[in-house]
Amino acid sequence: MRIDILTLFPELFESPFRVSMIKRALEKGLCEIDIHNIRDYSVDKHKSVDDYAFGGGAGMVMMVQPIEAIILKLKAERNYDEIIYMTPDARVYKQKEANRLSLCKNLIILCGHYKGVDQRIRDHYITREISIGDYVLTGGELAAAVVVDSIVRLLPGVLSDETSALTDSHQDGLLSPPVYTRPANYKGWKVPDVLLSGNEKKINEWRENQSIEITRKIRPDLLDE
Ligand code: 6GU
Repeated sequence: MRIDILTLFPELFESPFRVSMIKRALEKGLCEIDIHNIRDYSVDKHKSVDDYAFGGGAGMVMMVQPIEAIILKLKAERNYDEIIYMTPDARVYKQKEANRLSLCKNLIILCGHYKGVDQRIRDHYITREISIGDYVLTGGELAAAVVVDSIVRLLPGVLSDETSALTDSHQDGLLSPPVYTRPANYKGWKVPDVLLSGNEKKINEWRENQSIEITRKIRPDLLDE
């Protein structure tokens, strides 16, 4: 998979992709992530990337020209499955969408900033809009890092068997059951007996019941879906 990220703040992506799973995926060549500075594509003499909103109001709007220039350049090089725009005014991202995007070959992710991008970019180039939750971030960069992480960890070869994505919270629509490791007794805090029983059937039943109980308590809305 190849992911091209368009941003006004490339520095924000310096560390998130340099540790743990994503770092390994990049090293193994399972995916390639290219960060593009939108400012590099501005043709105006001040390298402008934003301007006041027509009609007035506080906040700057990201201009069409530099963003279109990168998108056209990239689209001439390969076919993109989706051109995604990160914005708080979109449907909220869910695991199902991560699963779907992980099957794509080439993705562009445009990070919004300030008041967002000129609507004409959304109308003419964007194929998908993503918000990561009902709160407002300074820009789409951190949200894009979240989305990329959720996609890349699903690529074949990134997770080992022990860390299989199939047992993740949300993958089956439920929250994960509690987990424990050694020692079995820490200062009198004991691990549930069933987990030490060696009875796989009993253990799976216990985990499933815990998942349902915890989901009922913390996220009952997930059980309705
Ligand atoms: Cl994608 N962008 C911004 N700026 N804020 C957000 C968001 C995205 N998702 C939730 N809040």
